[in-house]
Amino acid sequence: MQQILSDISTALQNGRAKVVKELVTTALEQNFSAQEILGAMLDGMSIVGAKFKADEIFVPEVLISARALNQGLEIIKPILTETGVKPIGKAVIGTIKGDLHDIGKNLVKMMLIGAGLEVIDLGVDVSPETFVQSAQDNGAKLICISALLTTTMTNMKGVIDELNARGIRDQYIVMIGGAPITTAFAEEIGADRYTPDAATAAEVAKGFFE
Ligand code: B1M
Repeated sequence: MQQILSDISTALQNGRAKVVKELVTTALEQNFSAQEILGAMLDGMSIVGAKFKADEIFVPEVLISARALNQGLEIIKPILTETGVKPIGKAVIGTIKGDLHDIGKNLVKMMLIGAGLEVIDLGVDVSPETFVQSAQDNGAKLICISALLTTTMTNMKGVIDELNARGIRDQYIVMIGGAPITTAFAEEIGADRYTPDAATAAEVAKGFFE
């Protein structure tokens, strides 16, 4: 990895938000692409995740790195969300009930906007009823649900159940994602599509509307 990209990864692992912001700005000036910079930040975050899992670091350190990642993302956000054309469709997005992880969800949101969608962000810890009600109220045909915990991913089925209970399942596309999610799980709960990362989510969402 180029030096500045590896410096971004290291600064993120050390939770140095100010340094991450400076390095991201410099990398953009040096014509590194937003995708390359994003890759470096996600690389740093996955190392943080591995250390967290191995009990080498704990929640406060993870939060500090997450804050650094969010601040770095803010700088590349205008590039990832660059569009300028009339929205091709509308989506609601949120992290499922019980789950507070929002970095991946925010990334998917940015990429969807960049792909030309209008996106209503419901935040974290979102109930199935809120997903469905908001999609209905806003005329959003695509419902995007994120989950990062094995204990909360099962709550995603509640959205499908709620759509079925209201007799409107066939009017909506449900896309799910997040670290523990698989295609098999999407099939099991009756979701329309699993996508593994934000870029694929945007590509697939675009395909739905085209
Ligand atoms: Co949490 N956490 N966490 N955590 N955390 C994980 C998920 C964990 C895997 C860590 C570990 O043990 N290795 C583990 C889950 C284990 C499991 O369920 N099997 C875990 C745990 C256990 C917990 C707590 C229970 C810890 C505790 O309190 N004891 C707790 C739960 C709180 C809650 O939600 N109720 C908790 C808390 C936290 C923090 C608050 C400290 C912080 C979250 C801060 C925030 O989000 N604002 C945090 C973090 C940062 C992590 C790790 C380290 C990093 C997650 C992240 O942001 N990754 C994570 C370990 C890991 O994932 N390696 C971990 C970067 C992000 C870009 O990736 O979200 O996967 P990700 O998104 C990806 C794809 O998954 C995909 O696109 C993105 C990439 O392009 N994607 C979608 C995501 N959503 C999608 C939706 C789509 C399509 C694609 O379509 C709709």
